[in-house]
Amino acid sequence: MTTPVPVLTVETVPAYLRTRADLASVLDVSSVRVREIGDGNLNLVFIAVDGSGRGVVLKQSLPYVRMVGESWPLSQDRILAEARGYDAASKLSPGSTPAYHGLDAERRLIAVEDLSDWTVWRTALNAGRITPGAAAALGEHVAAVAFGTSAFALAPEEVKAAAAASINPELCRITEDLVLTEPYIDHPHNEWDAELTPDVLALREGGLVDEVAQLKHAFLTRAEALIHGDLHTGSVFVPGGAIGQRESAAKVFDIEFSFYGPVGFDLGALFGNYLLAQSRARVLGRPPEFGEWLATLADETWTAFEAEFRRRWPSRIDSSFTDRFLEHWLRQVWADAVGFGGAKAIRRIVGMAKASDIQTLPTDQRVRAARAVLAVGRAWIEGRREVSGPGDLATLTSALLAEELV
Ligand code: SR1
Ligand code: MG
Repeated sequence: MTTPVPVLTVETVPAYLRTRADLASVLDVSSVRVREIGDGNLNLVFIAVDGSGRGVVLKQSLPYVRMVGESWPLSQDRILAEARGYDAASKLSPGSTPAYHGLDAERRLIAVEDLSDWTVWRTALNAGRITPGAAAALGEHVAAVAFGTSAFALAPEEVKAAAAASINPELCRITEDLVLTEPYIDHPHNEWDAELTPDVLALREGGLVDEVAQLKHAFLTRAEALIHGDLHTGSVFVPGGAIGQRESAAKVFDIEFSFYGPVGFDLGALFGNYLLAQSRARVLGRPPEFGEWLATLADETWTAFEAEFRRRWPSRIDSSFTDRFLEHWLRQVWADAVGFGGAKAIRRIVGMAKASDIQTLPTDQRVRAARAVLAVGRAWIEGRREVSGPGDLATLTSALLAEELV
């Protein structure tokens, strides 16, 4: 691990910003008010606002995992992975990426657009807000970044160089452990409501672990494109109010888990988190139109992803990737997305780093919602190759949720 760089504080950010003449067009760096707003698991996040209300966000990696403390050291180099993610996403999907104001490699921090008037999507979903277009914008975003960083758009030498530069072993290891290993074994990171013990222990029976092992192997080895690596609904902003004419319906942030991996992993992260939102909405008895809308999200994301990928396909640089190959590859990505979706949902119930969708529910509802997520997550992993498409997935999911949440 490299020597830790000193971390900023609310008190030291103003002096730091005065050294950033390059940000003068973003805000008046000579007079700012600063707040620390990081509510994630890993980093420090400051928002600095000048006298006229213009702001900037500074994200600095801590030399440890914030949610645990100094007993879990983590290299501050992860901000370099985030910077690579922003570089690619700003170029390939600018509408769905916050304006990126660059990396200060020495201080291990990045500066990005202040989106204070936007809302974290998980927060909006938890509140029962319908946010039109977000799921489709994300499907399009994943396709744009995946296509543009893959062997479909770059020469083999370029792909290899980019994959090598994007190597992110520490953060990948967190995913390999927390998502694809620990929920299926005894591990001190795991925690669940006692009523769920039979459901959790059942995950270790009947061959599910062998299916998860296949997903883990794909995550470890299948370097298809630069992926976000942690694309849950807490890594997405949606507009605070109505969508403006030229505004995207979603913006993707928190890209520090990025690396060259399986494209279906990002789609699966979204699917799994849509499932958490669906289960929450059901136990809370949210209005039918909200539940019905939630049930369409995976379809919206997939359909937009597929359409954008097909739109870009004629521009591929290597015609040995035939149209038949594309059909085969899309089927593989779909099965990966469903399987990783199940694993991403299950980890939020069993393992470390839970999701507020379920955690903020009162005990009885939390247990029921969590049990339903485990049942659906398992069905997704085991059935990922048989579920033919989004319609089929929605039918399976609704049937299981109805069965579990009578
Ligand atoms: C120890 S880090 C826990 C989780 O936070 C991030 O958001 C990732 O989802 C990671 O698994
Ligand atoms: Mg994150």
